[in-house]
Amino acid sequence: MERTLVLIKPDAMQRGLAGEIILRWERRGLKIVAMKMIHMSQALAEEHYSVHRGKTFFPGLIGYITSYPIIAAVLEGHRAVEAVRQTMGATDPLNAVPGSIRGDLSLDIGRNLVHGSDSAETAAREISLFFSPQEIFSAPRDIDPWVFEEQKG
Ligand code: IDP
Ligand code: MG
Repeated sequence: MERTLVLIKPDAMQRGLAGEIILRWERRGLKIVAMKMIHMSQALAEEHYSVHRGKTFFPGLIGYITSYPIIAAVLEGHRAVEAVRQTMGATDPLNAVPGSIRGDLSLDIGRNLVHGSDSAETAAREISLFFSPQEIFSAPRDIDPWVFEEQKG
């Protein structure tokens, strides 16, 4: 099964939207295999968003993501990267379709509530930044055959 890193960003925590956001991923069938609340350091923020270093929005992005505690989680499922990003909606909330987290709950690209890894390779890198192997749980879940027809490794 594929794994992906999600972050419930400071604006979502301040606005009391963590439960609503987790509900949308969980209810769709994605499995939570790791979760923690952390206040990201400057160093972790700069490493996590290193692909954006040098862009005009980078300082604001680092200030935003380190401004308040967040929830980090690892979600698992077939094509979890794609499923999570579809449920999140486009980066700019005004381009995010209604029904998506960003499309329903946010308005500004600099306050877009959530992060989800953009590829399986990125996910592996990002998961290792936030979680040790011992913090990730791989016990099978009884409902998995009712979510996915095939239980692929
Ligand atoms: P993503 O979160 O949908 O993967 P990225 O392009 O990877 O989007 O950008 C990372 C984050 O940087 C965005 O979620 C958003 O918080 C912030 N960001 C991206 N572009 C802008 C911008 O033009 N202005 C302000 N913030 C931005
Ligand atoms: Mg991204």
